[in-house]
Amino acid sequence: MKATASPTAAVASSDRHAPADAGATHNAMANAIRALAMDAVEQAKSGHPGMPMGAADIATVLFTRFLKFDPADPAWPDRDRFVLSAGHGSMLIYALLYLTGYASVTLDEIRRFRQLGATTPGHPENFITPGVETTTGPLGQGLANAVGMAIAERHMAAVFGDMVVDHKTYVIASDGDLMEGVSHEASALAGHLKLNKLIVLFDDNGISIDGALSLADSTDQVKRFEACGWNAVRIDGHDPVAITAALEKAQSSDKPVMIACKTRIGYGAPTKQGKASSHGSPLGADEIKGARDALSWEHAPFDVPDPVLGAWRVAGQRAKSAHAEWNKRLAALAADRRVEFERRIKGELPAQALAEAVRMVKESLAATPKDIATRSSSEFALEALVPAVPEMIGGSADLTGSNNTRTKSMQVLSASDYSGRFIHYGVREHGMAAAMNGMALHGGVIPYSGTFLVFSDYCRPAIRLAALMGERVIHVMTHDSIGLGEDGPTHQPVEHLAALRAIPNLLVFRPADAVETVECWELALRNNDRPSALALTRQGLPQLRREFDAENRCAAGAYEIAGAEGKAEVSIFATGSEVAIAVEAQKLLAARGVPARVVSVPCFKLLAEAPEAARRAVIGIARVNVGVEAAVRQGWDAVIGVDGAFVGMSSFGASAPYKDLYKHFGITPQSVADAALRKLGKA
Ligand SMILES: Cc1ncc(C[n+]2csc(CCOP(=O)(O)OP(=O)(O)O)c2C)c(N)n1
Repeated sequence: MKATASPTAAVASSDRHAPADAGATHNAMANAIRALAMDAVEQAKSGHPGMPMGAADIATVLFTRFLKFDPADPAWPDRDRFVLSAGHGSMLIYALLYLTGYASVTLDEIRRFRQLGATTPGHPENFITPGVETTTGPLGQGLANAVGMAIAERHMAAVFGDMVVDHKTYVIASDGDLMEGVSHEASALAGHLKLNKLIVLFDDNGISIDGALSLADSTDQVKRFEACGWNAVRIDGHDPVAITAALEKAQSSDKPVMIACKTRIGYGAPTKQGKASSHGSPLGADEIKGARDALSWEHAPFDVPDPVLGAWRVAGQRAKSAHAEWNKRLAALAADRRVEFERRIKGELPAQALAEAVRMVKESLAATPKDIATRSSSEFALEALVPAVPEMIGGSADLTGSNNTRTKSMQVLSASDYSGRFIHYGVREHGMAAAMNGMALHGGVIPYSGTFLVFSDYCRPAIRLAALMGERVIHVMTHDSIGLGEDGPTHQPVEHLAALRAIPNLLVFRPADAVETVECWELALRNNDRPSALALTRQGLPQLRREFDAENRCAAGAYEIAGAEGKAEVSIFATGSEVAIAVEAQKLLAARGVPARVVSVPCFKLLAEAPEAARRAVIGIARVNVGVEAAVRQGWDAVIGVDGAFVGMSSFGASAPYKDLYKHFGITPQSVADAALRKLGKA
């Protein structure tokens, strides 16, 4: 069997996107990808050869004629973004990075595919491999990240001008990507926002792990994307002329573009091409030999002959002059704009403005205390933070008025005004969280969201990836307990704090009052290498810290908010709305002659990270520890010890006014005091 793709010579030479080098045919260049993918998977004895072999023609056309990139500077801010959403096909991107000349992926690293410490892990990890834009593998995420990247691009272009921000976002997505629900949320948002610089190449091979796609899906993807406001077209994904023409047309689209590229998975493999058997396991020696014959690729494993490698390397240099021109345009920007652009791209905060804003909020709260819900405290903080930190882009998944994430000055980011700083994400929590990851990865913006804490479940796959990637995205999650009241157990988070705290590298904040809320916001912003979630109340809370205090006390993770009169017999640890309950319990205990101290624990992770001595000091040595949180106990033993008493939830909540619920579930000052007294043997 011979591969059927046309040679590059068939593409008209007048084509603006002519191949970078005629020294090797399109077929030879694409076959280099195929060979590297088969050989690396074979050597690793695991991996996914089918997808890179099938998508090699699409990727070759994209990388040799369209994608604007500079292997010498993988972080060039105005590069086109390329997202391999079908992360299992990771050898596709590693082959491309090697062939085009990125230092991060050498032939040795390709030989070490999937081995410990290699830059070629099983699925692409952006924090391991320069040139990889995002971490993909969980299907659908990459596509949704790309939507966020395209949003950030449009926003940055609106703010700084298209002289310095003018790039596209390309995605290769698979059947699996498009079957995942998040792809719908993201693509509908992209269509609505008319993100016309987003171009998705759908690897339309009709095969997934279980076999033919027809086992599980009969969607007309072209119609689907058109219905979402995209331009969509169907082409032969092995015909470089057709691929070139479709990409050429996409350059001037007024909508996002989806190109369904009909391909054969495992292209070239004599018996496995077009079959699920080429998807996720080594092809085997015989099949590889057959594929080499079919593709007329007679070179040894991992050997890319000089003319082919040379042609690829030339392709890698295509954007050199564009990069140099861009450098000049950046240098020509007014000095203050250039400094600001560079600051935002580096992810550095406007330190002074931020510090002043936080101070202003704290001074105001000391002068005029606010006994309000922490969601309202958050809005109060944002009124100062949003003007001070212009890269903050807020939003909500259709709960703007409940999450309090839109400040008065914020304009909506829309298809007619990308300079806006507030995004109506629609009822799309997962798409929102995944798009936010893409925005943060793009750089220049700090995205924050809004939804109910209970719907963190709907965001969780993307939050987990933000934590893995170490991206600064901030999730405002209100209605954080039974304290939301009448909406009942469907809306009352019980296990969500524990579930979020279980994610490594995610900061989960639960501030107790207005002062803690602004402190937690400051910490979320300052932690530029990890995501945060702020759990905030619907119900009003007293402002416990009424004196001005310049220090960010939440930074320690936990601190004594109310000391004992005398030597404490009891330490009460609480978070958020339950800190006020703990303070009332302290009074009840004092009335019984039991000195107790109250420790607010706004962030478990920061407490766990505190120096041992500081941690021991704040945990203290009282005879009895009590934890209070209107949520499950899981995770609390690290604070109160296995012998600590816990006052919280062990079931789902119920629908009722919140004060009745606190009584019903026994989360009251009296029950906290009783729990302590029982432990002391004084009940
Ligand atoms: C969210 C998620 N679910 C399941 C998987 C496991 N998985 C990896 S690839 C794949 C589907 C493969 O089909 P397709 O996306 O069409 O890729 P191709 O077979 O074309 O390589 C699945 C289910 C995954 N990576 N992510």
